Amino acid sequence: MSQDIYPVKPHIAERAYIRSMDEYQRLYRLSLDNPDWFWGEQAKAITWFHPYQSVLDSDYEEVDFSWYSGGRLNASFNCIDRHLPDLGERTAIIWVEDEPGVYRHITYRELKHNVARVANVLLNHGVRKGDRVCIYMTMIPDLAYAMLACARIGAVHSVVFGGFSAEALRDRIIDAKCKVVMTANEGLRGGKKVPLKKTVDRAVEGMSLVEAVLVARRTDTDVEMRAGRDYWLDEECHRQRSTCTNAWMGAEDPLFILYTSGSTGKPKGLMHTTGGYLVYAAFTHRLIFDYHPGDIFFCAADIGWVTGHSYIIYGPLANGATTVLFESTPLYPDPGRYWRIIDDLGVNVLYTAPTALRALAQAGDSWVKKYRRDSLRILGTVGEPINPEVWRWYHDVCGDKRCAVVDTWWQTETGGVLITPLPGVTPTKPGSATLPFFGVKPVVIDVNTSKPLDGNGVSGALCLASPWPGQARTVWGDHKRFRDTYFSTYPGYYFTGDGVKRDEDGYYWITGRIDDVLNVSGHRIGTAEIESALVAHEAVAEAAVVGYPHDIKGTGIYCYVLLNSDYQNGDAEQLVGALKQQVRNAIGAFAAPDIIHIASGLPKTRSGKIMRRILRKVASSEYEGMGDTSTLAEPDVVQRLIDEHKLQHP
Ligand code: 7RM
Repeated sequence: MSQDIYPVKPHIAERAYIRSMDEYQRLYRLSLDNPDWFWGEQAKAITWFHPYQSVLDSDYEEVDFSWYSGGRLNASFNCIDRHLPDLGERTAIIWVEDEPGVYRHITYRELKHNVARVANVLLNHGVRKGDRVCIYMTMIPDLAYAMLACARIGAVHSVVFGGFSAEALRDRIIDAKCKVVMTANEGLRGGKKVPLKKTVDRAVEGMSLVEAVLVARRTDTDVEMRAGRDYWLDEECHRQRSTCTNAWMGAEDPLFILYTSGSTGKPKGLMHTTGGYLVYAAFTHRLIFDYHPGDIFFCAADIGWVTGHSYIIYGPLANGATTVLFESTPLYPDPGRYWRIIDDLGVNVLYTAPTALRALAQAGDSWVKKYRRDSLRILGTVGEPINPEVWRWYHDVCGDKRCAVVDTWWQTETGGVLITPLPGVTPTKPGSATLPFFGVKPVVIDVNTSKPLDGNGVSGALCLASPWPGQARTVWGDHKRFRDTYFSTYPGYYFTGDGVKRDEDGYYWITGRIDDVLNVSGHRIGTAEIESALVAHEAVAEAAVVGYPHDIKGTGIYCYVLLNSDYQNGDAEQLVGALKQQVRNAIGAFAAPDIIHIASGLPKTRSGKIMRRILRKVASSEYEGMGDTSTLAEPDVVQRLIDEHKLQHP
């Protein structure tokens, strides 16, 4: 396997910022040996209103990291205003509408006018520096305006993915104490309407916290508008000037909150800062996607997730790039959609997820080959481990063996990419995210001894030994949880929750989550969240959720449920439907279970702990090698589960 090495392509190496592996190694060393110098250099790419006093000021004991403290800047100024003198007429955003063939170019100047108007609307509704604004939209330009408008006035945005349910949205609005919610009447995605405003109505019902709901207009559909609370964003904007000064923000002032799932409890609101995050997003975007002026960059993620924050909005716009905002899906109206956009717009870089690539590969090569794709130079992937065969398909078929594939590993918590090849620099291996980015020190920890494993050819828990500017600073409102979750499993290290192998060449292979988080189609979902949704149903006494291999989604959601005695003889099919609906209501359709297994028992130890290892095996139809089952309170349960599995889900 390690013989399967793809050398760098000379035509990509030609214009790369880093000229060779030697130079990478040298700079990498320097970045770790002298982070103050290294990150000071990178901060020069950002415009500061006032210089910072120190690059990094940290208290590892308290898990308190402060980057560029004393510095003052504004993210909206950096993403818009500073480009205007030279690039005012350059396209900042190309909005690709759901219906194929409809493109709208928004120049940097237009972006400024729109963002300033929205910023004034927010000010007019009493939003001030430090206030939180929830943004619940699908992929429309107003979403970009809303985020940048918050940044402009120093409000903290909390974007909630438009696929979340009312209940999930409500929890997030309450947790961040959002004063204003921004949404649209409806969204459009893959030819279907998304009832955004209706969902917001249910989410904020009876909530005194939310003072205003601002509603963008995406479709002609009328929605109920509650007087004194709901306002049409376009009408509000018409009353505002297209100029609004950028607030001077401290480098460590929060830029945004983004919720993500963990192994326990409710999702955590990760807090990212203005200075460090922006430096990191801009720098990683430039190097990893080899951004040069004029490039057209197409990150196909949703802005509701961190990938969209960093590589549709902040990274590309801070660099003055043209970024594509894609409203639809890779399969709408057919599996040729990406490639059609690429030809229509002359896209140079595509950044997408393995789950999309698996679906496209399954649809066949002809959808790809129908299009020229000759503008493409770099193909990025993110969100989950990429199967080597899919990597090769991406490289050989989509990129005609001409493009560099960059498999980028990172997380909501990390703000930007941490492990990745550099195109034109790093030889790649299909399925490996290759080597650490500058300033990043991965450590492989032995899960049994909790000690770092030196040398190559080792595997264990992936940890990070040094801070970087893009890292999240805290969990909103709960610093203890931040510390406990990430810095206490292996003291002195940030624990990622992922398993990893470092091969003989020092290349990193992410093996997936080793905690109770599922990665379903690149979406992070906590098994605990699904379990609590299931047990909230009156029929369910107990639930245990695990992942199993799924051809397209990567991981499918498999739920074992124990029923209360009153329900044990009811209509199973109807109940399964109701339980799936229950999870949709609690989280969102993307978290709907694939399989509900009505079980006669769960494999518990005598101390009452569920042996998830066994549940995972059965869910994956692996009946051998269950490991040590001697501590099970009721050993028979294993065979019963296997029989039920074979019967219910052959
Ligand atoms: C950016 C993002 C984070 C989790 C992470 C991993 C998995 C992400 C890769 C990957 C293998 C990759 N943020 N993951 N990228 N696994 N190779 N290149 O996805 O917070 O939503 O998810 O995603 O398990 O911990 S996220």
